[in-house]
Amino acid sequence: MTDPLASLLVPLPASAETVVGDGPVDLGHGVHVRWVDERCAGVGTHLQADLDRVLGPPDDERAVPLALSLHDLGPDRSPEGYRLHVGDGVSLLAAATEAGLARGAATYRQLVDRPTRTAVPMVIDDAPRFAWRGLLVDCVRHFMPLDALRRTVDAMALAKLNVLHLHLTDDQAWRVASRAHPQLTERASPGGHYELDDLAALVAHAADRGVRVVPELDVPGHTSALLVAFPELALGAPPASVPTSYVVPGVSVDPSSEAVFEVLDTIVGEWAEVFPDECFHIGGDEVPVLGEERQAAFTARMVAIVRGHGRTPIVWDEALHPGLDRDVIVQAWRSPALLHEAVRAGHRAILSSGWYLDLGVPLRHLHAVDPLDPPERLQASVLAPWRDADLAGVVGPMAAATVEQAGSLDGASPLTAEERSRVLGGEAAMWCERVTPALLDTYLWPLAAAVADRLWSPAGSLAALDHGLVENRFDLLPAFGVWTDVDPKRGPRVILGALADLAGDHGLDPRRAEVALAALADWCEPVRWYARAVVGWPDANGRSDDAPPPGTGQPLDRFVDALGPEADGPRAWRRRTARPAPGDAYALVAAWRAPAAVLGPLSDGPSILAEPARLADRLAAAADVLAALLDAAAGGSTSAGVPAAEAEAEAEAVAALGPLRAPIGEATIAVTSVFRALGAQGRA
Ligand code: TNX
Repeated sequence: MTDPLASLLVPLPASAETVVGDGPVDLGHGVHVRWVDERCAGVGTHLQADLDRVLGPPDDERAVPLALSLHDLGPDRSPEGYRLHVGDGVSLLAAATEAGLARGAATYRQLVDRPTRTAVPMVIDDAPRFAWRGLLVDCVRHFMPLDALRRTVDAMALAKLNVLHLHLTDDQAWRVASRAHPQLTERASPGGHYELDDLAALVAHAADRGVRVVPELDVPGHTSALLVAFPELALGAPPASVPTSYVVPGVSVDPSSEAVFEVLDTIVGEWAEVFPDECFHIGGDEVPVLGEERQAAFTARMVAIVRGHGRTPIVWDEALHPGLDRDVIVQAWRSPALLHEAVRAGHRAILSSGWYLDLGVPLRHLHAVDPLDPPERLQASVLAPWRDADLAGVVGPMAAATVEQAGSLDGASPLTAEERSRVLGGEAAMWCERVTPALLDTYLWPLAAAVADRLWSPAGSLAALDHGLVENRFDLLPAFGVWTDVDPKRGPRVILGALADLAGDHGLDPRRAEVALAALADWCEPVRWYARAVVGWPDANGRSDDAPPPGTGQPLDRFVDALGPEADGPRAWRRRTARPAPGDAYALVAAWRAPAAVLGPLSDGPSILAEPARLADRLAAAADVLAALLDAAAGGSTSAGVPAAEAEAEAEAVAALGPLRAPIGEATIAVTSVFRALGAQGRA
């Protein structure tokens, strides 16, 4: 039997690795992490504490030693490269920097198998492909408490992501206290804010795990909260109050006002004291009210301010302009074409287009995006989810068109070696309009680990993976559960539990209701793209009448909120169909019928209960379609090829599924890939 850890991968240390020794290393007496160089203490102390928790405290006599050391590993090595030797005697971890030690420590954790208290013996020489492997967390649309950010950092380190980009200001709130301007958080931080000291502590926590923290102060647009605290700084009429809606309000600070730059300079200075990172993000997205030239002039002033505090500015791609200083880093979010535009213009750049975790992009599609792919291939992989009829539903073509409008790579020539060297890497973006702290883990993991793998692993090893393999590699969520407090199922459990209790008030047995809701959730997904993330599903057929419009006051407690971006059922099914058992498909028919049998009576209840009840009916209807298809296949299986009756049944099945996939309460049933898989098998 293969050890599941051998395929664990988040990301797989792949540059060069060899399994050594005769068998697993016994860690039954614990591990003693040792170092001489005090610079190893941050990583070492944290690793020791984790190992003590997972394996038990080391037995002084018999614990296995793991020695950490800092060494120059040779010229042309990434500062994050490391060498790790896990063996029967002393295990060794060497790196040139503390960040490199943190990467090696992450790999060491992956090699530990908690149930058997052993480690896979290995010699690994590893280094990242990209220097910038980021994760943006929007702390504005929902305030993210420090513990949520700390466990996110822990999981980032395990996945070898190395930059936490904190989006700290926006229309809906200003999240950082200011010594000079207390009115910012007194007047404009509904839901909570961070003290500067809190952020300093988070930065220290991250540093011990080799994770940089880059703050974003988003100007000149997305500034309603700032302008509520400082109405005199607005271009035109200031907003009367902090908006709750997620629709971009189109406000801006007044770029002709010196007072604007005085206030911003003071704030950048305060932030620079707690964020030591060399980079500082100044936003710049979605400000059409300013026009290109005025935005460019504003950006130049902000760039000078950030430089004055010794930092390198980063901007969103709207701030790209011929006059933009070449040293400014550009983050491409609207289209991958803007990544190319930026590096051709001499900027260093980061890719986020294709990696929006709020839009319901399935893992296999996130994993396929590669910043250094040839132009047309890069564009195709970013657009793939929106061109895939199974996934995109109504918003598919619209999503693809929006990306292409912002810039197309059709017919673009490949980047030169020099231009490629300016692609720093990429960033998964976790915008949190619909993501509460309780749901953060659900949206982040394992999806962000797929992006991490793309940005870390050698291009050659990635090219060898097909979709199925990619999905299997990331089914190993338990690794996060072992080493961090991350629990992607926590939020969904709470929501479904509350719905089950409510079902109890409507005459159902709450326990049975909870099981039925969980089974249903395995086969349902939220609608994708901005339909879910920001705007709300416009279809009268889909939205409940009493659902409030998307905004900060919205309680995220409906069935759809308990769904992660990607359903578990189809993924598990695809894994099984690699070796299908004859009864599998009929078992699925029964599984799809079960939730409706329990939840049916709720169809006439309040919409919060009627939504899952109606989805359960849909799933049961899909079960009937599946049963008919299976019966037809069984009837025709004696003749060679695809019998006419079977082909007809398949066509009927596909036609019948269309209407069943119309959204209810912003969710749809996720069954299509099963029919696809069965069809493909039948034809094979
Ligand atoms: C666009 S990405 C935004 C954010 C939203 C996000 C939702 C960017 C620079 N601006 O304000 O939260 O879309 O996907």
